[in-house]
Amino acid sequence: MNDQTIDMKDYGYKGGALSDEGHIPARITAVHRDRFEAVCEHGIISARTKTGAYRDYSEDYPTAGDFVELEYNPIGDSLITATMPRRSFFSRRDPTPGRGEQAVAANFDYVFIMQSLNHDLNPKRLERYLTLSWQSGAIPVILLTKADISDNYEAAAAELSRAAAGAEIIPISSKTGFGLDRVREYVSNGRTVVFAGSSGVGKSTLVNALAGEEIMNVNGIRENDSKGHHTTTHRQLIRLENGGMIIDTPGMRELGMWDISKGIGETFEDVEGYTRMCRFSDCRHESEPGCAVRAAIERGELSEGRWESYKQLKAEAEIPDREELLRRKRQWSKDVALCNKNRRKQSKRFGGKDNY
Ligand SMILES: Nc1nc2c(ncn2[C@@H]2O[C@H](COP(=O)(O)OP(=O)(O)OP(=O)(O)O)[C@@H](O)[C@H]2O)c(=O)[nH]1
Ligand SMILES: [Mg+2]
Repeated sequence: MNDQTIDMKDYGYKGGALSDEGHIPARITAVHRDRFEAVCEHGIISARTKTGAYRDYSEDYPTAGDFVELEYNPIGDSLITATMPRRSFFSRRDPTPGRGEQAVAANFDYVFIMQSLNHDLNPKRLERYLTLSWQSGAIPVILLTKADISDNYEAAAAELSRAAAGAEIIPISSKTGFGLDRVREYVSNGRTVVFAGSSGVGKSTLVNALAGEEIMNVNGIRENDSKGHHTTTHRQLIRLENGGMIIDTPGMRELGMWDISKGIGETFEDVEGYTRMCRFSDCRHESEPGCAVRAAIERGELSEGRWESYKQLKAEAEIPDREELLRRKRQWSKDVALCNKNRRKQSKRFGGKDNY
């Protein structure tokens, strides 16, 4: 607890009516289970939600980057009474059964989608991140990390440019400082950037490089398979001296859990352009005459891989409920197992001959 005075505008707070005169605004800087670290006019404080203020783990439950209303307590935990409307956020289905959507980061202007030039480049994953980023309400920027150990980062950037669909790609190295000037233009005064990417791509190392000091813990990765150890364990909002803010996250493995229904259009604008040019409006893009998608694939303008990613994401998005998707998958395996069992039974009955 400290008694310094902080101007909340420095943390991106834009004002707004509070529901009670005694409340003050705060911004969540870290979430530790049911306790929160937040910054308010009195400095960094510890807080928890006020009993009854939230339904259990509802989507408005506070997360890193949220602006909240607070009953300030100078000698103990302050109480969070409400989450202010978010201008952007990531959410995912809470892995615990019975719980709904859960916000995982809020109120950011840019998403840095980070992939390492060291074995981690993956256009499919990039498309998924891009879709989620557009859906969040913020602007995605792609950072290709560890350029210092890449033979040819320019070729890698060119390879990803189709999947990037117009988002800027910046090769960087946190070790040498290469590319960081451009990155600093995004992490500027009053702006918030969220870092997203697999464990070990160098998210926390970039926080430290931009801050000029060791704020976040960084750990060695198993260089043989380039997998990280999940060094960062919780989401954390950091304010740099220049006034820019970063939400560092642990590698998000649960990416597939997020709702991807919106944002596909932005990521696959080119693909949707072709689908609209087909002769038949209900074209299935298989062997129909006048199919613009097939023609684009044949001309080499659209890769089969990109078309497959689009179809896959689109199919997932059509099942809005992730549990429903899993239920269908489980049902499908059960059906297959039952079918095989019946088949074996029949085969026995007919003297070992398989009649199917
Ligand atoms: N050569 C090189 N290594 C880097 C660079 N940036 C990060 N690393 C190394 O990559 C490893 C992982 O870095 P972290 O910053 O902990 O990765 P992270 O993305 O925060 O990982 P999680 O917290 O687990 O999600 C460390 O050994 C870093 O030293 C870089 O620009 N060049
Ligand atoms: Mg980290």
